[in-house]
Amino acid sequence: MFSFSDKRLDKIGKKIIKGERLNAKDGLLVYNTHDLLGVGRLADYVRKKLHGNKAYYISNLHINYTNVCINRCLFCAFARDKGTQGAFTLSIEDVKKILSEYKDASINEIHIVGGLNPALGMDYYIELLETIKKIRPFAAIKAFTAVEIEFIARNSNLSMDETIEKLKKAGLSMTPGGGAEVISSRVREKLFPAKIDGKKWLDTVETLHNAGIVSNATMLYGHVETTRERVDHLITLRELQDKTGGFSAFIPLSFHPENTKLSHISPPTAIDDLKNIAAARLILDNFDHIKAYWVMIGEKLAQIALSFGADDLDGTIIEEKITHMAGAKSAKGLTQKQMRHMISSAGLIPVERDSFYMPV
Ligand code: V47
Repeated sequence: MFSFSDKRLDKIGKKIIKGERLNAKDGLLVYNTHDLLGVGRLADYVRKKLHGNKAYYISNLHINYTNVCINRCLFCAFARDKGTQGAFTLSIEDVKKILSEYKDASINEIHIVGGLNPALGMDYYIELLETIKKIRPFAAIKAFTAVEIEFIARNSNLSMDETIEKLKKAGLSMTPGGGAEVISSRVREKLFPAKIDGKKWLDTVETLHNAGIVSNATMLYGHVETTRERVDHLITLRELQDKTGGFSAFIPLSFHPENTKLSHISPPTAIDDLKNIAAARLILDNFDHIKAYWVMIGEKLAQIALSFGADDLDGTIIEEKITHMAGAKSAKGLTQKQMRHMISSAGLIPVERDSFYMPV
């Protein structure tokens, strides 16, 4: 059914047609082959089987409540030390002001992430969620990576269960991916030694899923990780998904080196970006959705990624900070019209969705 210029892909093609799970060796081949179009055709086959000719997007708004962070990961251009130039923490009044600026915009999801700021107690997070819920009762709040959730619990001397319960009661709907970067103790040691380790991240996510909070998962690629570490990361996520079923979407995050301690590293190429989308679609057979995050790979490549396994373009965003502070050249936000055009001109039907992939 498929013909490949790299004949080694025949074996993977057969597995995909039979719906068989790929193993680590297959995953390595998907990354290492030069037959990008072959890998893309396979991933597109899986995408079509799951989603037909639909591709999703959401009307969302990003809010970054603080960039003060004690982790100081080497890949991050967003974080600042407390009291240094450019450090900020939004007050609840600031958040109200942001929401009022966009009061006429259609927004179905508010995406909230920030740094680990020890000055913020549980009261702040509760007030943040409650304020947003009051002003935008119909928007889902997708907030706080597992790294933030673990920090909020630790910093407030509360158990994880109590923390999640409080945040849920205040309006938390789901949590974004992010924070795991690449689950590898070698990479962690080099790039983010202060951050919780992979095991703690996985335990936190499992606790969230068991408490009924759905989450996304990501992988930050294109820095010092090996192909084997990428494959292991994906397989580790797949194992947790087998256990909990609580992951919604997977989002490969293309590293942006500018203004980071890793500015000497060349950013991932288009080939690598597309391979990460396709590898995710092929390896993560128990994830419903693969997002092409246009902010990181650019609008044009994100559109192509819709033929390489991605079924979702994320959202309108309005104003993105984390990637733009690291040199992203993509737009800061897109209109619904632009997103629909990107999808329809890729030959697919645009479906505006809510946070849980229900059509709006
Ligand atoms: O965890 C930080 C990454 C993440 C850089 O769940 C960087 O729907 C590239 O997780 N270059 C936050 N990446 C963003 C994130 C996300 C984005 C879109 C959608 C969703 C979702 C989640 O950004 C961090 C980190 O892995 N990051 N710095 C950088 N220089």
